[in-house]
Amino acid sequence: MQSICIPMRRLILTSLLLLVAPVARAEFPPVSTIRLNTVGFLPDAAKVATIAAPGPGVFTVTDASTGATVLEQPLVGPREDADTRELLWIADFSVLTRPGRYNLKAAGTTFTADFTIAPDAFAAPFRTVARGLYLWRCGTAVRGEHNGDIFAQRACHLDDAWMDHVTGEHVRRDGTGGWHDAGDHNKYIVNAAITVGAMLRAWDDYGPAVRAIRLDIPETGGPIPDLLAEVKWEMDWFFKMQLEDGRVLHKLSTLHFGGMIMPDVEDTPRYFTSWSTAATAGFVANMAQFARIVRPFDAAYADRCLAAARKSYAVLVAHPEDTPSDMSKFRTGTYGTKDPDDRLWAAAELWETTGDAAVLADLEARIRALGTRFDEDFGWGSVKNMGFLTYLRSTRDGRDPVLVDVLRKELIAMADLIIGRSQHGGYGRPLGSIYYWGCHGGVAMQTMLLQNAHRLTGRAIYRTVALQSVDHLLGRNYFGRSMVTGVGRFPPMRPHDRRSAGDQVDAPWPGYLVGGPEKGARDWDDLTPRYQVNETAINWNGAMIYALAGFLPTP
Ligand code: 9MR
Ligand code: ZN
Repeated sequence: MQSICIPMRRLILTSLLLLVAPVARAEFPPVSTIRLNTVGFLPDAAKVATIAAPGPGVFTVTDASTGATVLEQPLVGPREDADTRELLWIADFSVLTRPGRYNLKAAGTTFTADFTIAPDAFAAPFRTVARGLYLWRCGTAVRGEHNGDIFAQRACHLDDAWMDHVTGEHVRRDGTGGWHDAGDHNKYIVNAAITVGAMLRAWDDYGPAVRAIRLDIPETGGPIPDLLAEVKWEMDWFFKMQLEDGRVLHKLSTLHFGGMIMPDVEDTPRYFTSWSTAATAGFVANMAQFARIVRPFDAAYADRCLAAARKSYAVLVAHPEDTPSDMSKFRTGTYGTKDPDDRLWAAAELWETTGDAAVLADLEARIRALGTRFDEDFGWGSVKNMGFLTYLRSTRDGRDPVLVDVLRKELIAMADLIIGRSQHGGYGRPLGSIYYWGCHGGVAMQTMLLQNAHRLTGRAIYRTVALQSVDHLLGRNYFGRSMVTGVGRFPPMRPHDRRSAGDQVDAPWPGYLVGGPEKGARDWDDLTPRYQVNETAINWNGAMIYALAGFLPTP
């Protein structure tokens, strides 16, 4: 080393530093200074835009067809958004209720935002987001048209899957079908369970409105309503994940994440991993839930689901200890989660479907043990809210009235806390300053608490804030962009999605909510490699299906 002169040393040191130092990313700029829901507004609902331009001043709304000014009002503010480090102004045009197309201009910015008011503003987005699940189908050819582009895939993964890592033998067991999980093509029960749970709750809460939306999937026109038919596609696969004794295999995947290629050309072997109690509980919850909901349309299938749910519930009773899957040979997603909340949800759905007193006793003991506080932010890793809501909403006899009362108060308390969070910044975001991998899914899930608080109390504010969460995801955010591919204005164009990267179409596959900013409010970018912020996943879509279902036109 003595022979190396100082400048040379410095050069080596700098290159070493460059190797280890994080690469500075250019910040992804907002597309506009006027940030609002780019999809549309319901006639009678609150309507706000956030303006990131120096105020004070007025905003003006003109009718897009006549050019006539229909509203001119002062901007309200400024308010500081500590997360985005901005001073923001609010344009509130809630008084406008007449359906139509409008333009919005505001003091301090040359940008003009266009928006619509329509009673069916969320019908097409709901259809696109729900069809996203259809387009995720594995083991079959899928094809869809969106904005003039054709998105298609041939039947994929027909070899699913190998039992090597379950039994030690190189034997194939049928695991074809279901949905791919996300930007990757693997399949995981825990994440599928929360997805199905959200979709079925959308049906529970908004059945008639959901039923009126035609999804144009292969089953459309058949005996089972479209959204339930899509869930049934997944349940057909769930059956294959259940071992003969009722234990449920945790996942089915390649050993490593595959390349950014279409699923139909991926031929890397895929394996099951061993069972887990968490997956088994998620399976019980979904099967019991689906048995209840599908019964009027297909009683034989409902019987099969219920029998499967009972069998796996017996496994949970026989194995009280949390048993994780052995995934040591795998580098793909783990969805590793502690099982007490999953067991609670399983008991809630099985009781609601059967009215079985022993299951109710199990459920109430679990609620007491876990505590009655609702999780503010929930998803695949925490599902007790799902069980709480089912218990709370039940019309069955036998519940402990004290516990019901406590839970009712807890739900309202949590909804109030969420309202407080949504008023904190300038974008109506209900999650406060929490930004993490998949936080958009968390935001969409929170509408479930708000909507159920609304149902319980009749207080309009809960619904208003639920709609603001939808506004946020569809464009009233720092970036001024819709966060759902193919929906609204300035949607993500480069999601971390293997089909979008691997096909010949420039536009991404449509109808997918991307994960969202991670760490800080500005840390999102529309770049394919950025899976931490720009991936797509079934659980986030399930949440978005629920969020949009609440604002569909009443049939
Ligand atoms: O959504 C999951 C997120 O909550 C986790 O933090 C992250 C890391 O474990 O994994 C996410 O889920 C991914 C899964 O593991 C594999 N398929 C893609 C999922 C979405 O990124
Ligand atoms: Zn596949």
